[in-house]
Amino acid sequence: MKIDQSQIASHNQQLLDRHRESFAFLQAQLDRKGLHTDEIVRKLSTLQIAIPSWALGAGGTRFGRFSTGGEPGNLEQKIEDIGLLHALTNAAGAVSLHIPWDIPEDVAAIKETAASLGIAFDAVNSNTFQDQHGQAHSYKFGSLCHSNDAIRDQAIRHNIDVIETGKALGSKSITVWLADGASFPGQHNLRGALQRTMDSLKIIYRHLPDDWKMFIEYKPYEPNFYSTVIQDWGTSYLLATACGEKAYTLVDLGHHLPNTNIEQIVATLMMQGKLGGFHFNDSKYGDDDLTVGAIKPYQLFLIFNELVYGMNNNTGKNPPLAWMIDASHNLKDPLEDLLQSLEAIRLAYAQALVLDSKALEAAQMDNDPAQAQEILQDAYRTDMRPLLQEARLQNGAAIEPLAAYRNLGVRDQLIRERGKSTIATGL
Ligand code: PSV
Ligand code: MN
Repeated sequence: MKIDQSQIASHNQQLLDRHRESFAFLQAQLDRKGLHTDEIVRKLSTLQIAIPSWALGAGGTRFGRFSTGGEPGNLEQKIEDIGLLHALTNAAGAVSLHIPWDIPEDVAAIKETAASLGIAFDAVNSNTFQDQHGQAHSYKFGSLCHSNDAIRDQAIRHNIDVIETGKALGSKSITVWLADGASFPGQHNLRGALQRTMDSLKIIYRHLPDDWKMFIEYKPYEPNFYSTVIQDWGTSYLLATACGEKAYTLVDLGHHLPNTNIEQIVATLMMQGKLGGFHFNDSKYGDDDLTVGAIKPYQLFLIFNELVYGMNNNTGKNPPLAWMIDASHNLKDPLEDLLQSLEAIRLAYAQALVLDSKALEAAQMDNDPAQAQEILQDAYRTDMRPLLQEARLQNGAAIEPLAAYRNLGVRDQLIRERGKSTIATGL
């Protein structure tokens, strides 16, 4: 299924008067603060967020998986789904592939489909946290950290193969996330496991093309419950530094212990020029993979403040970031869930863009926490939704993507085309 421009235009037509009214109100507020809406619209339009190829079907928990109906049955259909999201939002112009869940069979054809929908290939993700059909050795006790040379070699080879696949598609980065760790004290020599992981990553790094980056993702626990080899940003930073200048830390919002100050991690990494990418989701307790902004939207805004500050004060020469949603959809229609995540990310970005950074800096220099809070929350409470709508309107996308998705009956149409019981590869 494809959404054509005339369908979006007629959706927008119906909402135009109301949108103009609310946008004019916001514009007047921003004008008073000396902010230019054109500039903010331009910045928003360039923020493209990759959709992971594994998040287009219903996700499972440990206890069950309930199919949505009309799920994409192959990679081409997944890219078509991202095309629907992109047509509605002008914000989802990239896909991030998980290999081997989504190995392209016909690279030229898949590239053509993606290009026709305006979708680029972002980071490719390796997977050594599951055993693959026909593979010689098991990752039950780890992959890049494994005590057995042959198992480490197999995992290294897989990462090199993923780079090759990415090269053929036009990707420019690989994300490595390892489940490696131990569930019991004494199971691992902690230092030995880290050393072997470092050595393995260095070998993979040597296979990176010059214009590629390697992102090293961390996570404190799960699936291992006593220790994870790359447990936190510090370990990732250490490994990235040991590998070289093309290696960076990747922050996944769900991969922190409760109440971790993630915005401070962002500030630290950007100061060092070592923040490579971001996986967005939200959580209450652990790596819950919920819709972005569903639980802690203020935290998301604070994180974006640091990202914007880092981009505007780029003394650490941090490269442009790779943005991706990394969520799982157990209850909502995955496409609706992704539309909501895209909106939450852009909203937090837009709020951060209207922060009065000069006034905040003055309050900080004056040691005035009350004033600093006023300034932060003034930005956070500015209703930027009309500006997001305006950005979409100017780019031929839908004023209200979720409403358009429902009114166009997209899910019903997908079910008619693909059937009720297709199951997408992924989590
Ligand atoms: C692991 O929890 C993770 O965040 C990694 O990014 C994986 O690639 C992805 O989720 C899917 O398992
Ligand atoms: Mn992730």
